[in-house]
Amino acid sequence: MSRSSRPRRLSASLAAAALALTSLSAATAYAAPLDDPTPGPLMNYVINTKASPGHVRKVEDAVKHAGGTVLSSYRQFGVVVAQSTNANFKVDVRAGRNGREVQSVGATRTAVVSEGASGLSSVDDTAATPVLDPRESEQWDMVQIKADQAHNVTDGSRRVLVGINDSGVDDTHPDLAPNFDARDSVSCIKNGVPDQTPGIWRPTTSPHGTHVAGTVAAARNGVGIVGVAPGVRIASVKVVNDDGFIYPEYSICGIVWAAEHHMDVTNHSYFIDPFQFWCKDNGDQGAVQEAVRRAYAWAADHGTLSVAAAGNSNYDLSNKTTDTTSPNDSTPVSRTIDNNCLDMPTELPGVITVASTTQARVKSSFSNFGLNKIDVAAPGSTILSTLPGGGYGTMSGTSMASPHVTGIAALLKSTHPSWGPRELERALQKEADDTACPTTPDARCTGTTANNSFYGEGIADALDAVHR
Ligand SMILES: [Ca+2]
Ligand SMILES: [Ca+2]
Ligand SMILES: [Ca+2]
Repeated sequence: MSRSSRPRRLSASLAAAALALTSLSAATAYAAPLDDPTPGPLMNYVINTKASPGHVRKVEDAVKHAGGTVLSSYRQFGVVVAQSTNANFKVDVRAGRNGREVQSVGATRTAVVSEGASGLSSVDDTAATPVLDPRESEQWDMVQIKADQAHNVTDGSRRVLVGINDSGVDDTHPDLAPNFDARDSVSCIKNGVPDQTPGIWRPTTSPHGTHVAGTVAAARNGVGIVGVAPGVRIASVKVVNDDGFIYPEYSICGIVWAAEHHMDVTNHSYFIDPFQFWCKDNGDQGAVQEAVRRAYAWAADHGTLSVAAAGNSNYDLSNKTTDTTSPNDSTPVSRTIDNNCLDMPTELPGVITVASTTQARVKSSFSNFGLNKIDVAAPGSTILSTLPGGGYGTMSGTSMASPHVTGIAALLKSTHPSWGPRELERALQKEADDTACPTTPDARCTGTTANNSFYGEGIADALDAVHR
């Protein structure tokens, strides 16, 4: 079953927060005299971002709102070169929208620019080509994993292909269409036999896969949101049938397809039905466990990394005792289980297991956990992303956490094209930000700050991924 709640309307408190944010940015925007800049000579300026590299895009935005034109942007070291005839440019660029991202600003010469205006468009067309996509400010998740900072270095490479192994992706969504690869998309929900009928990979009953896809790679295109890796390509590998089931043959078909089609990373925000835990000592379940294990191992050997949701049952994966929910396609029974029973694919060797955090950087109440079971954690509570039909909405679940890590893996693959699944796995673990157990004692959280049952190696970090 997929690992998320249904899309929800904005909660009252979140809506209030969004409103407050809107009025705040409107107030600061008006601080810059955009409509009536003081006319002055044509001058060129350098603007340094707060850190190096830094938030170059926000500084570009500040330049435009101060009546300037961006001439060059050096993402690598956080410097923007700009031109303006606003006599108060140096003041306005710090006082207006995103001005707080500016560390320092200086004119590059004392004489008027002799070579004339650059010919680049100025403030007039900023509405048509905004520096930030309209809803990026609502994406707290990207700030938590530092994807916003990582994008000053790279958005990811077109060479990298990510499989969204899920309920289908709406490739007509304006925020997904630019990055969608139809040629490598497929459906596996008829007996696990690949079907490439055009459009068969689209969603039919569930928005889940479209939401996951947006978190991985929604485009930087002036529309809606921006994903973790907006420069990479995505393909839909449909493995969830119209009743919400992912049978083993679907999941096997999907991972083999992904590897055969040279996908670098695949996201799996689901557990294989009908058993939440597949037990090795049971005839049917043992055989399935082995078949699925082989498929994922083969895919990893062929260069495809798998990232998977840890699950939404607030269950300790390192101390299994009971399962009351399986099989979920007939009549569930209550049974005693042990650690030889696996939640698949998340507990398979080499699969990155992702727990969920809230905006407060703590474990989401629903997130599964387990010492030496969780690899890393990422945002999964109230995540804004794309919905079928061109819309946007928030969803919650470890389903929403996993695609953040998939996106970081895609950035890592972009900056290290020679790396395979094992190198990517090690880097994801090593670069995660250590996150301690809660200060109020919680018996469920065991281990160290460096590696514990709630957050594994820590909260995943996109900035380190692009710096190594
Ligand atoms: Ca966008
Ligand atoms: Ca794992
Ligand atoms: Ca760690």
